[in-house]
Amino acid sequence: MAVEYKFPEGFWWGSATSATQIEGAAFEGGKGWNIWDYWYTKEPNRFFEGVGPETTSDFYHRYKEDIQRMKDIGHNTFRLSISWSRLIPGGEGDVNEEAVTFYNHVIDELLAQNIEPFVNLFHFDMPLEMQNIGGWESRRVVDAYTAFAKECFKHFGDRVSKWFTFNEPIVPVEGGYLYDFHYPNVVDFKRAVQVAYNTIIAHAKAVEAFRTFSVEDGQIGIILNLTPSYPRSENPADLRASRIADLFFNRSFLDPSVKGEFPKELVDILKEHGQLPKTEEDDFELMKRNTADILGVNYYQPRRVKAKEHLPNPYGPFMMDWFFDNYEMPGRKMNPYRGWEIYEKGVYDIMVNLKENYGNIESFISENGMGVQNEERFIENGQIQDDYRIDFIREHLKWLHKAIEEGCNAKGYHLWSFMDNWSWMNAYKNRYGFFSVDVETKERTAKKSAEWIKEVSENNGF
Ligand code: BGP
Repeated sequence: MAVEYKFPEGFWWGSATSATQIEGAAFEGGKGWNIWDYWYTKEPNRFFEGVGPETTSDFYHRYKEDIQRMKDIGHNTFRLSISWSRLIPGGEGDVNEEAVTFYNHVIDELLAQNIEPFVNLFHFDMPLEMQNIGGWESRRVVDAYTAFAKECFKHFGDRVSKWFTFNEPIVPVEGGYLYDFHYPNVVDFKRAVQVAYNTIIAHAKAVEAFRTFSVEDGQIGIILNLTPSYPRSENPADLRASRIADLFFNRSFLDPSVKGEFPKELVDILKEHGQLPKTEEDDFELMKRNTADILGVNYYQPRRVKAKEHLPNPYGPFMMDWFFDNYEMPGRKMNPYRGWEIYEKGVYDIMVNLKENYGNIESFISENGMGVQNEERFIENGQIQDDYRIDFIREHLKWLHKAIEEGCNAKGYHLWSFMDNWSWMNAYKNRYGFFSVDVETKERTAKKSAEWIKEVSENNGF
């Protein structure tokens, strides 16, 4: 096969997952409760078709055959997360030996198949006891998380060299403290700012702890969902709206984790509106000395923004959307099966921005993917013919390839996700996997895209 888009040698081909979304065994193996186990028990009707996280895709029992499948489709890397409430039930205190055994088996099996594990420490899954004492609003929880991170480095750092402190840390802020789609369902901007701020402190403390360990060739970073912000027009009001959306949604985490400081314009806005968080003395030094070595970029869709059409009520509660409105650009391409815009060039724009403004930090696409509802409708001859997903991946890869040719430091591409999985309140609504999963029987079947990615990975291009 003639390869037109050839990727650099050693390019990381793989996929991403998270503990709560694939493991299941929520009440097995000595695991403690996390906020999802609790919230589902309390309000099952808020979850799509009433499906909760107890069993999900059952990776806990099927990891061995799943890792074989990864090998079969050419993965050389794979992202998992370690469940804090499985490793340290309750969030603080003793380590659960059964969890150590489980993650050891998974890591060893991956290595035996020559698949490098990328390990993430937090993917939305706060232990319930930690939430009950304040979650990320509490410094005690920040310290408990740091202790958890140290246990992970201690137990698995001899074999794992790619570590990530958080996946999409802004999502629990939005879900839990602004828009009511994660527990604890608070809607309060000032508390949201504190949660975001403390998460950054937790990230910096985990990075500092990592650097005191000698993980050979180890790297530690963070995974951010970046949504490049595009203004409706070049008019100054639209440009300003877009710049402020970028500050809130991207730079709020990108700047402190990569540059070690918050953007001044963001701090000024928060200050002007009385929304600054509580800080401690060493915080800013801590952030400065613990920037990320590597950045995972989750990219699904861009953000299109226009200037506010109606001024906000100055007596109403402060919200970032005081500064901009979302803009539905006419003619934009949509994923008709999930409702998100598809804009492949976004990958390139993100990478160029990292090159120009963030020291060309080593990065990779850590999530990108196409969610599809009722995907069974595309079954032919027993297999989901997901040509739309193949097109989606290929077009994003072309832009990633261009970025790399122009000197961007992008090292790999991970699809969300290896297999269909339980996606929080959306449960199994939107399917993303290379493998479909039957929610009842847990049976896995390769989709057409699995066969395609195998060829791409083996040719290191297409
Ligand atoms: C990302 C998260 C994943 C996953 C994905 C799909 O933001 O990191 O955990 O859930 O979104 O989301 P959805 O199922 O809502 O389409």
